[in-house]
Amino acid sequence: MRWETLLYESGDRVGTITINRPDALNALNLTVFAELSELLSEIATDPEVRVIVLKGAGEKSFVAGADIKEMVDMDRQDAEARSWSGMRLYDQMRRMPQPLVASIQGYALGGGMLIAMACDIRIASTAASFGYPEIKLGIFPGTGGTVLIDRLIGPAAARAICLLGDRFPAERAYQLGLVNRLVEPERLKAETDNVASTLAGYSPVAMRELKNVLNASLELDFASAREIEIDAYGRCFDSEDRVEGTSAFVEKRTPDFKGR
Ligand code: DAK
Repeated sequence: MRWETLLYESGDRVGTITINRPDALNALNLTVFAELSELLSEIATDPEVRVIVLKGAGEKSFVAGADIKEMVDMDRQDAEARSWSGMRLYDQMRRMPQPLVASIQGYALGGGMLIAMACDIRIASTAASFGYPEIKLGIFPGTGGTVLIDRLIGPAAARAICLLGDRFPAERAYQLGLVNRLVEPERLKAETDNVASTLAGYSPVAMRELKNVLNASLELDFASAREIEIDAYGRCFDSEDRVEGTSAFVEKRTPDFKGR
């Protein structure tokens, strides 16, 4: 098998990545980080893949965090190097041209909650649970995790999650807006397929440009992000997909987007 820690399959325009370390509840070791980054680089240029689904192997866990066993002997330099490599991966995920959908069936803790937050959409089963337990280990969510949660759900809730370190149910994550769709466990796959197929039907050009703008809005000041928005919007108007989308509306048919 090509990947030691991942499974990958694609079809119907959807690429599905499974983090496959069920014996360690899919904890993120250095190999997972390296393999994910390499696989995503390949998928980024695959025109057959319009949506990426990210999930964890087994019933119990999406990802139970960074691999704590690897952290025991880490010193400050290792920690900073690892933090940068983690952040680069999360940036790479956000900057993928295709949207990423996290399908969360169980634990999404620490780095596991963070990797879910680096996806564009989060769908969770009611059996899933979330949290940043790092404070209990004498550290904190140091790979961009504190900054990102603050921007995604707002400072008051984010601060309590980081400081208290407690595990909270998917229902709470849904109330906070951290989870976009909440379903019974037996509906998770169907709902994930449903969302993936909706996203796969949209224009890859518009999707790429839209993600660009949303990233800019997350990362930059208001005025700079708006400039990027106007540029991106203009580029959509140069695309064949825009002609197809607007014509299909007028002709009362389903658009067939080609990604150009
Ligand atoms: N790392 C390594 N192994 C893990 C793991 C993890 N995060 N989580 C679980 N496992 C392993 C367990 O050790 C056990 O393996 P054996 O020891 O039996 O070989 C196996 O998975 C099954 O786990 P349990 O037996 O504990 O299963 P339970 O159902 O009893 O409990 C649990 C499930 C999720 C409540 C429990 O496993 C747990 O509390 N896990 C740790 C969760 C956690 O603390 N996650 C946050 C990790 S820290 C940084 C970079 C990144 C980060 C921080 C800094 N720098 C570079 C600075 C991120 C940090 C984190 O994510």
